[in-house]
Amino acid sequence: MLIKNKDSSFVPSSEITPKRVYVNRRTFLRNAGFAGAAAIGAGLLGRAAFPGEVRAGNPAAKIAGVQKSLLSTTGEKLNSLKDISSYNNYYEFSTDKYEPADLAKNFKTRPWTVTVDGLVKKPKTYDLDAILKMAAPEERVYRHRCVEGWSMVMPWIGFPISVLIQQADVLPKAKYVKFTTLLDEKQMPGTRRAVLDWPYTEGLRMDEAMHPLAIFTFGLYGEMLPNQNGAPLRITVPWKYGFKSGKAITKITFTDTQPSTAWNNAAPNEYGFYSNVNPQVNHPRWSQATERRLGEFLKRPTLMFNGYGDQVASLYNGMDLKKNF
Ligand SMILES: Nc1nc2c(c(=O)[nH]1)N[C@H]1C(S)=C(S)[C@@H](COP(=O)(O)O)O[C@H]1N2
Ligand SMILES: [Mo]
Repeated sequence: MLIKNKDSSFVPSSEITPKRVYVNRRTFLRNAGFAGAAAIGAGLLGRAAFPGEVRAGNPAAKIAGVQKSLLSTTGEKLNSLKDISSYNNYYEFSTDKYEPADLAKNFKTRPWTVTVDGLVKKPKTYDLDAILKMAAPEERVYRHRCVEGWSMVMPWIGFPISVLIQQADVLPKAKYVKFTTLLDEKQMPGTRRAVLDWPYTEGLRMDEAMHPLAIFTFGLYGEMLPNQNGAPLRITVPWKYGFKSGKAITKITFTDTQPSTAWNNAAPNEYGFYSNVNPQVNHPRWSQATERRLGEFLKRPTLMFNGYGDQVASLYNGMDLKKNF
């Protein structure tokens, strides 16, 4: 990240920003985690008005050089930082959605490494900063649909998973990628109980992981990701139910067979490997046809692929989505 070094070409956000997307702020590098990073404060646009925009609580934004992404256009009102960071599914801390915010307060996100192994030419353990510097940070406003029936709209900051895949020299026979997240009983009280098969794991087919909408996320509302939202590094896969977006990633493994994943292991008849948002395929215990947006009273219809069908439906051409739920 902070990619304004000599040899990278910086695209001014004014050139890639559609008028009505959520706003860029002038941002400054303040976070000790980025000490040593090359540059700060790219020439960004000032704030633009956007209906429904909610300002982040802390005006001292910490991520520099964030560019708007053309993919960041739901046009919907954003959920507030407060909502997004106080109502979380993060079972390593607690199965109660209001508890992770407090329980993760002192979670240590540095030092942090991410191991890339499996079907790659050279397995390697990266320091987190090396990963964050792989690409310019982009802001992506995405819908988030939890399998439980609620949803939010959040302004993430991250970069495509494909960037890492390209740099990792993945062998051609790799068909899937598995994400393993941190297991630390000392810091994560929820893992002392066998609620899930720890560590929490998730996976994607290679073409899903290569899709430009699938991102590594490390920021939210212009700042570093709150711990309860998956700091220091999570994935975000907006056309799938929220549980596919694993938090606190420590290992990325390329495989030729479909990897086992935490929720699929726990209840294979309820949580499929694909878990694409699909209002026509109900959870065995409840309907998936509608959802409640946090902060709203009336339910709204759930959209096929969470509204990203134009972009992702072709990944599943010819597949029976009832069988491959
Ligand atoms: N490691 C880990 N990742 C996780 C979870 C979890 O319990 N552990 N919960 C998932 C679920 S069910 C959802 S809905 C989203 C919630 O992300 P958010 O708290 O940023 O909204 O995180 C997903 N990633
Ligand atoms: Mo979820």
